[in-house]
Amino acid sequence: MIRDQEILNILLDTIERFVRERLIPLEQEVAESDQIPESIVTEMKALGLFGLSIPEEYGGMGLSMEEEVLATMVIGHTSPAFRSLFATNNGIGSQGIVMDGTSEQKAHYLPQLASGDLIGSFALTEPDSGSDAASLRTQAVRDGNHYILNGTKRYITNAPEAGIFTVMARTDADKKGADGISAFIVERGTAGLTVGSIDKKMGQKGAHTADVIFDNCRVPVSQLIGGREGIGFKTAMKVLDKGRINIAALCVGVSERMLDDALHYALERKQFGKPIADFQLIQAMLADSKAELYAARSMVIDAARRRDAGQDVGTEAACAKLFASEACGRIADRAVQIFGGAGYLAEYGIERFYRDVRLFRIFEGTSQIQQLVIARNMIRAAS
Ligand code: COS
Repeated sequence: MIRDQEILNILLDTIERFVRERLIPLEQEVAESDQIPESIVTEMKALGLFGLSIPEEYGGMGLSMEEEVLATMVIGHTSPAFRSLFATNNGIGSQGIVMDGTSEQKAHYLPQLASGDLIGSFALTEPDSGSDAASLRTQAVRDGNHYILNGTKRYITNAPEAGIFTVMARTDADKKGADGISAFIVERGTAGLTVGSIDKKMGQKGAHTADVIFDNCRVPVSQLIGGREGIGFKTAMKVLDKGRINIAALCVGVSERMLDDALHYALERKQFGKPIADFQLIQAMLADSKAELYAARSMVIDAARRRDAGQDVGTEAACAKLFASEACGRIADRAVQIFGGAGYLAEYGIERFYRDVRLFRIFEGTSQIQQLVIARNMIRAAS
């Protein structure tokens, strides 16, 4: 759903200019320093990028899903590490509060998340609980007006920067599955919460992940999302349904960038006396990538429109994430192939994207989890 095409065009043009003029020139520097310059963070805040999806009443832009995916695609035209910093505030780091928070929780946290003054982070995964999220072991034991949290969360995006964490923990030790899980907002600085050292990753330098450790961490009862125990797993799943559409949109954006770079290289690079773009074997790689990109883009927009229309999009979100992330991997591989030897060298940048996009098939649910979700929903609907 696009509410006002003209206003949206202005926003997309502004983001596009920011990406082209400010972010793309810094890609190499960020990859080498593993740090996004503070001046860029300030500009991101001024542009409202931390609050794209947070409702307007809490200081965000309140973009519809369709508007948000179009913005995400434009942001995807540069290194995904830039987006990662503000993406958690729009996605998994805020949506638990947006969807299921109490009015007090929304009023207190959402304006700070929308402005970027506070970074939000989502703590679901644990050392022994990844794809099988319902088996998580972090405990939250009620003690008067507090819960005492114990456990470790792993691969937590933006943990080193975060001011608050949405933490899924087991409040009912007798229930081993999803319905014993609750979600909490835990503030950084709470005694008993520590963040581990920054993980060394294959790519996406500038975007940070780390462990988050809870050791007798006392969290006030008022921090229980929605004020109700036992709904935390569903909150997490709803957050991920939305997140997966956005990751699919990111895959489209980054694929557009890689294909554009590969096309321009193929037009400039000459072999056998002519641009390699004239050779049909190169054209096949360009054409296959374009067709897959078109399919991925169409899926993302359709899933977003359906969500805006109020439909349950669990299946469509998983389909879009599965297809777009797998296509993105193939497009990255072809782009490196078109660049040839230059594709293997750091200075041309395409090898960096090749490493960066590998994560897309893993985070917010692996491709295998998307397959599982799709097939389960099909079987459930038919039986
Ligand atoms: N929206 C709302 N509720 C949902 C839901 C969704 N998308 N998906 C599941 N639920 C509900 C179910 O309806 C069920 O509730 P009831 O018992 O009341 O019916 C409950 O949650 C448990 O669901 P289910 O039985 O399907 O859970 P499973 O443990 O079998 O597995 C998967 C669910 C595998 C799909 C889930 O664990 C998952 O998505 N894993 C991947 C986690 C992930 O993406 N991690 C990435 C890191 S976070 S960046």
